Amino acid sequence: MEKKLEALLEEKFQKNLDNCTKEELFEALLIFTREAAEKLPANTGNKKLYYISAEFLIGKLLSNNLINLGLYEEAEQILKKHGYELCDIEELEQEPSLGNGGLGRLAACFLDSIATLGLPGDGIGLNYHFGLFRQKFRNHKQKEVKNPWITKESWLMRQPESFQVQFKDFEVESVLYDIAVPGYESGCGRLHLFDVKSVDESIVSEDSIDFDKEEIRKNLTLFLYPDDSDDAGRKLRIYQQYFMVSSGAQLILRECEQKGYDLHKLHEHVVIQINDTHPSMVIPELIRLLKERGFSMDEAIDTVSRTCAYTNHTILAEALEKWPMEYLEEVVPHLVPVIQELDKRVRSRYEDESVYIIDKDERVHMAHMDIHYGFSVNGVAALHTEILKESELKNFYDIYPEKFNNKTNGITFRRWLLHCNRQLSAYLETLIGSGFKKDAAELEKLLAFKGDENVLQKLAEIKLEKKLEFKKFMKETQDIELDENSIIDVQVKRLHEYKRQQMNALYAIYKYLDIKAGNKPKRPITMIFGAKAAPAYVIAKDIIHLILCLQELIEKDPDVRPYFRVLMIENYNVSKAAKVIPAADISEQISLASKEASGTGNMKFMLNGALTLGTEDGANVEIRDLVGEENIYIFGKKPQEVIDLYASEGYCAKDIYGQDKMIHTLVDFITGDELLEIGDEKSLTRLHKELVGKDWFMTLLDTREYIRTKEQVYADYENQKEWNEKVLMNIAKAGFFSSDRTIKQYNEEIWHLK
Ligand code: NBG
Repeated sequence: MEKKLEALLEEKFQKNLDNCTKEELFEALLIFTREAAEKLPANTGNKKLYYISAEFLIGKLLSNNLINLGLYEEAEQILKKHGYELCDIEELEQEPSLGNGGLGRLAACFLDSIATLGLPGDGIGLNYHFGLFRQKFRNHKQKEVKNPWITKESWLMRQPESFQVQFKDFEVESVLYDIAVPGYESGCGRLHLFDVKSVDESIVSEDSIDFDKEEIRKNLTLFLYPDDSDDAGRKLRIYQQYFMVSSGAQLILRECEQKGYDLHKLHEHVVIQINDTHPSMVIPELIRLLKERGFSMDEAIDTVSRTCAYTNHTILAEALEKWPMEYLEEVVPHLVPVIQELDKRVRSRYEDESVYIIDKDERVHMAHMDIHYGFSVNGVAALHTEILKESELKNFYDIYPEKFNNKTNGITFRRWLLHCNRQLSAYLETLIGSGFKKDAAELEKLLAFKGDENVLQKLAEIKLEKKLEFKKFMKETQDIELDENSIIDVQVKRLHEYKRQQMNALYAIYKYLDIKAGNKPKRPITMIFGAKAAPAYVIAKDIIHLILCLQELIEKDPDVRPYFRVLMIENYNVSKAAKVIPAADISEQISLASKEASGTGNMKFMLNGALTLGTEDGANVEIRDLVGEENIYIFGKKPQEVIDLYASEGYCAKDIYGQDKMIHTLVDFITGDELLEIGDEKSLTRLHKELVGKDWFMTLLDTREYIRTKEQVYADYENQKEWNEKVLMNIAKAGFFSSDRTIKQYNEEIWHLK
């Protein structure tokens, strides 16, 4: 490896390992690693999976690829010998901006596990040039700017394939870039990212995300989830989705034709996993393409239905896509007759209008199409799947009970343990051997050390070390001086009212007032937030504003700051997650019960020895069942209670606000003098009004119990022995959440790849 690096440095920069810059070294390492991954044999078989997704939140790749290729230690040593630290070099990598949140990160973990398990499977997505916006804080508010991430040398490898994609008024040419996905000590998969040849980055100005939404040829692959608050934005999303699935479907059929497969037996050679509804148009598009190849409508529908499987990732109605037929006619008229035919067949079989694909307002329900014309429908955690079966998709479950199944999400332990917490991983190895790296269930061997004070002590030391690393990072990136001896309480995830960052903010107000009243906590507490809000989601941005105003208020208050702080990480992303999660003591998973499909951050925190403070929601339920009630803090209304409350329209925030004096005080603080002096009156007033007048996600319902439970968590932290026993228990039981387990289940129950 050393010789190859030297040769690369010589060839590219006429330098060597002793006189190159860090940037040059990074580039040489990237090329070396990319080529090593490319040389790995592809996982092959008679049947192949295509995982189609609008997002792949892959994160930085250098270190992870080195780990998976078994080259990390060697690289580290070579660099050390020449005076460099690999962890410094990896900082130079730009994080790919190809995803948004849990759904995209899940897709990335899945690709890692698919490759690792030796399964033939590729991802299909889009090569967004500016991806999801970069978040900046300005005047205690979120500002969105474009996020260019593609550098001259990158992981993207241009491929010869190219397809024509037809829209109503014009045609575009797609070009393909691949990113190699090396498995851990295994073969290789691919992430196929399509781009439009005519893309033009120059139409977006500096420091903004604004562009002409009508210039489809130029803007098609610039942004992930472009603003869809107007018609042009919504149509652009349809353009993107169709471009992705048409290119993908053409690629799939071409690969089959090249291998000489009989397309009538497509389902024996191909399985397409539709990741949420963004890629749903792959169904009518494949039908259309098969008809072009001589299939009858019956044959085409039958073949596609046996090939496609759908994963649902949310029960939030507003996230289940319904496209007006009118838009489809304007963008992809050639899909319209296919969709109408699919709908006609449903209507001829069922009287229940709620299962139609096209509703009475002429909107196409993408999920309905997936369920009728796919062979599998899965939720992403046990509770979520039950809710789909019993309420959200009950009418479909009644028709197709055999299609419904659960696949509880998982995370790749290569990134979320071996890489982000090398100290913990190395220590675990000394205790239980290295088997857990291949078989995560082996983490349970740790249970043998439950009462071992030396082990508990060592776990605490590693936590402190990770806090110190995070402290250094916060100093360098945001000039914030963290207290490593404080309890670190973290809520990092996309900003959404159902995730209830606003409830955590109400707690911060509570604590602030409590300290002002003279009640100092035993030990300093640092509350950390990290979250991006969708640019058009006004209330979510107001919540960020509230948090940033609280941060400012407390940072300037010498009575409170030594004991309690609120800090917000700017531009929270995968790399920042990898820094903050290992440093956390408390993992906030406080969504309104029934609303968080799974959550995957909860799994990452647990694996890194943080205790969950959460509601009975998503995968929290399974975490609780694994670790036991005494090793997790669960509070709040139960999922069924919440579902019933919605059904009876029995929740009224105003009543709670009117009757509960404490909550009244906390909510009113949002528009009190202290915060108005710092923040924007319009934004804070709007948020106050929302909480009192609407509170769709029932914040005030759980606030009291939340405060009480959180106080208990902080008190329990003082008994370090018991606390660390809980920590150990959480790490030991985290094995179930390895995405290797999830992918094995997908394969055994849905994909059937060899
Ligand atoms: C998200 C859910 C999370 C879940 C991830 C991955 C969407 C639409 N859904 O709870 O909100 O963990 O998907 O399944 O992004």
